[in-house]
Amino acid sequence: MRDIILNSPVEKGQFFSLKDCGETPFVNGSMGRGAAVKNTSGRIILPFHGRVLKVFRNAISIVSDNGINLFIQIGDKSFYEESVRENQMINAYQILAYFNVSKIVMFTVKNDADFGDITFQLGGQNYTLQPQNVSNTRANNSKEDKPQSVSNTRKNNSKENDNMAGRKFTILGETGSGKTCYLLGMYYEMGMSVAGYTVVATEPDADKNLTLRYDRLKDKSRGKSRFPDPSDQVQKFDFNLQYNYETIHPFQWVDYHGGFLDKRNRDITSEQYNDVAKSIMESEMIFICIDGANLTGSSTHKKIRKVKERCAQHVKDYLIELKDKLKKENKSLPPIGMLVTKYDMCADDTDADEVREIVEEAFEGLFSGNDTFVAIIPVSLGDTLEDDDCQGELDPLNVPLPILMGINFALIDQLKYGKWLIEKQH
Ligand SMILES: Nc1nc2c(ncn2[C@@H]2O[C@H](COP(=O)(O)OP(=O)(O)OP(=O)(O)O)[C@@H](O)[C@H]2O)c(=O)[nH]1
Ligand SMILES: [Mg+2]
Repeated sequence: MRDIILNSPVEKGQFFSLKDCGETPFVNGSMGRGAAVKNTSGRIILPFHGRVLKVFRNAISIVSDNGINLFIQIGDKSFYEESVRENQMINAYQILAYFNVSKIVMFTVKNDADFGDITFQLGGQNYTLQPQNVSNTRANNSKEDKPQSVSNTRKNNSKENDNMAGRKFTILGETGSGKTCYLLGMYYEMGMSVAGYTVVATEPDADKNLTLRYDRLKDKSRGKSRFPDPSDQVQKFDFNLQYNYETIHPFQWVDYHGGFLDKRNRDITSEQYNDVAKSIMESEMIFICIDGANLTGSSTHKKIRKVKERCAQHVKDYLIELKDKLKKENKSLPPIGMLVTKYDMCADDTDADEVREIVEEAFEGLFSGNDTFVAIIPVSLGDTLEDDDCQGELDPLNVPLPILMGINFALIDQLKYGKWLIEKQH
């Protein structure tokens, strides 16, 4: 096996071990052998002539003319600003990206099993990685790759897949309850990879659109106009869930505004009304938004009343009706995440126990007598967001948590499906 020597893709800085970089897939070796660098000059300079394989939100995969597959990840930098496209030819010494010098850069040779010693050079420093230790680490971790192999089984059996529920997350909530802001925050946070999981829009245009809208949300100088426009349309977004940057689970995010669940709303046809039920049944988890603005003040009684009137009314009636229908068929609702959005607005007035009391009371009847999993999760885009006419900083609270919970259910589903397939084959 040949040894390789590569220039580091950053021109300045100090090497340190990927084991100390804090990013699970790099730490456990499943991204291949490589190094992390801190105190860089804030530029990515390509070490070889080759081609762009794949562009991610904060990472890129490139391949040299002689087959070295290099993966580079920078903090939360967005590569799109540099207009790098998939399949684009790249030259040695080409500058690929500029970024804040405080960011750590991680890079690995993804096909490291094809090579002997891999040495990265940076100024006078050499950082050499020998094959044996690392490949042992990877072998020991091969058990953790399970979700991927299960999803592959599922993909190869697309016929049976069609019969399976799942591959959707449905979010319900009155207009203005924070559904779109949550989606933008979730997409941004999950784009940076959490515990090895990343969410990426399947279409580059959708990715760009969501990223631009989040950038607008970040721009505090805009005050109130930083927020997205309200919408009275059903919105659907197609995403890929990735593990270690490999797609393991495509899914759709479906956003129904509150008016959709109101039987008396004449703008909604019965077909559209029934469509919501279909979407819910196909969901791995559903999310219901409860606007935290209703939980301000000191009277629990008043808060319950507001949540009942403004958040629970139509959603609750709709879901109870659906739950009863399903019960007759021996089925139940998917797991439910009750998202207390804009929690920054009420965190000082309403603690976790009171939130629970309010939600249980306002949605009474929905949770009783069934085996549906329910989690109540406060989320917020920033605790000072409202300051100076909405000129506060974004500082998300719990934003990845609901989707990670949903991913957990999705993967359990896949494992059950894999087990079912194995049993069927025997
Ligand atoms: N304080 C605070 N305000 C928020 C937060 N998220 C959203 N908001 C505010 O809530 C408003 C509505 O949020 P959207 O995400 O547009 O609500 P929506 O549920 O998508 O509304 P429709 O599209 O009309 O159904 C925003 O314009 C913000 O003013 C948050 O985390 N904290
Ligand atoms: Mg919206």
